[in-house]
Amino acid sequence: MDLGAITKYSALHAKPNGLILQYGTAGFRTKAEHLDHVMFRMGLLAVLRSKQTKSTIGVMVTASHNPEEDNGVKLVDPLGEMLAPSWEEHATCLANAEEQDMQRVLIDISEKEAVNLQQDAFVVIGRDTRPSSEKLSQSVIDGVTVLGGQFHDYGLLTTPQLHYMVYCRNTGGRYGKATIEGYYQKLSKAFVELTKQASCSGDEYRSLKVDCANGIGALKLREMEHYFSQGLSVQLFNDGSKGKLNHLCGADFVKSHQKPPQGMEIKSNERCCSFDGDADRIVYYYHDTDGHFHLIDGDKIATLISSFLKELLVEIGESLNIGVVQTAYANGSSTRYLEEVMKVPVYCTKTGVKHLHHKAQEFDIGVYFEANGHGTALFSTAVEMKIKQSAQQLEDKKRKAAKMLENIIDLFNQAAGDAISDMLVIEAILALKGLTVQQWDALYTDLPNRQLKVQVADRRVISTTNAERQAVTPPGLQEAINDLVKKYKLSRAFVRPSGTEDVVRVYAEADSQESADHLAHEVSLAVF
Ligand code: 16G
Repeated sequence: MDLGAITKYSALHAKPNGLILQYGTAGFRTKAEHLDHVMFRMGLLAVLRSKQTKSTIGVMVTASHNPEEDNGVKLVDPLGEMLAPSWEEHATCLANAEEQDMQRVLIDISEKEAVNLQQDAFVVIGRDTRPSSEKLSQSVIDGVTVLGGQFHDYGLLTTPQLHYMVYCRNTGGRYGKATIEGYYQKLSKAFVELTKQASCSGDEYRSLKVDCANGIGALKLREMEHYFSQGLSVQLFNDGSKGKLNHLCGADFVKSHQKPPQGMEIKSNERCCSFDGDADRIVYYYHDTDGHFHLIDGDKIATLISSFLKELLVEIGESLNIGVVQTAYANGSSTRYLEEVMKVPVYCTKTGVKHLHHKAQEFDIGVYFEANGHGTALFSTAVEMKIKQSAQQLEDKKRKAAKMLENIIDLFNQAAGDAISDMLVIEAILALKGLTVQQWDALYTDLPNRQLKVQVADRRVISTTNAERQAVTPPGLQEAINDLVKKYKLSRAFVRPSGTEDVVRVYAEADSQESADHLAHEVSLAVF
């Protein structure tokens, strides 16, 4: 380690005195002007992680669905996964070290993690379309180079595309080619193969309106659309040419306000979807003939996907172990439908993709989605091999189903939830099953629900257990929630400290909107 060079460069990316930031659920996120030193230091950390794992590590500069003025950074581990928890702690220590302590913290991490400093390091970098992202990604590169790391800057990418690149690079190209062209070709080929087999070919199935949150999704869909246009025509809205990133549009806005984005004209029964700012989430929606808005969130996406996969397995004659992973935010109706009607086991984890992803890895086929539209499906290596063989060996109908499953596996981004990949999976399934958006929506009816944010002096006084469904502290809070829940029918409520904002979140559901609203309000009063 050239400590002199590190000190010199670090001074050019100096930390504002006293600023404390936390590597949260999805990395660091705050106002862009506070992040220069964090970016430089995450460049340093990525090099150490790369040396330790002897693999390529990813660094993504994005603040996802946050306002345009914010930015953020997260590291991507060798298999395209989120950074390991012990390294999240290192990230927090390194980002918060005052200038004079930075070198010591860096050496401490190297020693604790037994990093061989002689090992080569390779880091890949991607960024979203925020005005601050280009400069901040340059600071990451400064950090990488000062520690002697090699790098490849992919420039503008969606977050899931960067996860894909890391995964491809560390699996010797088995998963795909680590280029943007490789990503487009892999997904589009699988999609076109699938849609060729669909008997429903009317415009109804082949056109889709996409709200791109004025973000990177627009740019990447434009580049990609001609690859899959044989199977789907997309009409893009909020493509960044006029509006601000995530402002009154995007998946997070549509999900939390339960209304369509601005800037999109929707005719009744037209199928529409929204990406978030870095295109790792997707939600669908439509207006019925009475003009009512219907949201189809991550829970219903998981239901569509897992029922299709189950049907294919039945057709092939394979009994594989398939599981669905949700969080406490999953609508009670979705969990009931999956367990009771579809007979699929459902598991609940803490909020945040890393928790769902790890749980989903325990199954032959694990489908995970957060209600907010972040998710994907994972297939074990043994399953992938078995399906490939079946697609070659089986006869007629079974072989056709195996071929379909083989293509569906290729269409999923197994490194991370991916709005583009999920959109193509959903479009293929709807076309293959001949389902309209209304028929999909009618699988079950969501229980009315309400989410609230509560500002408290210190959100850490609230701790939870049982996948965030029960409060452990402060004493008496859970008992108070239990008493309130008893007053309503089909009701459920929980509170949890946010991992991305300085607030406590309250969730309630009940048999009517009025009851859900009352319950959420009463629970939020109990939090004080
Ligand atoms: C982050 C998470 C998302 C989670 C959200 C919860 C990733 C990539 N993103 O955006 O999955 O739903 O945080 O935010 O893990 P909250 O803790 O503020 O409710």
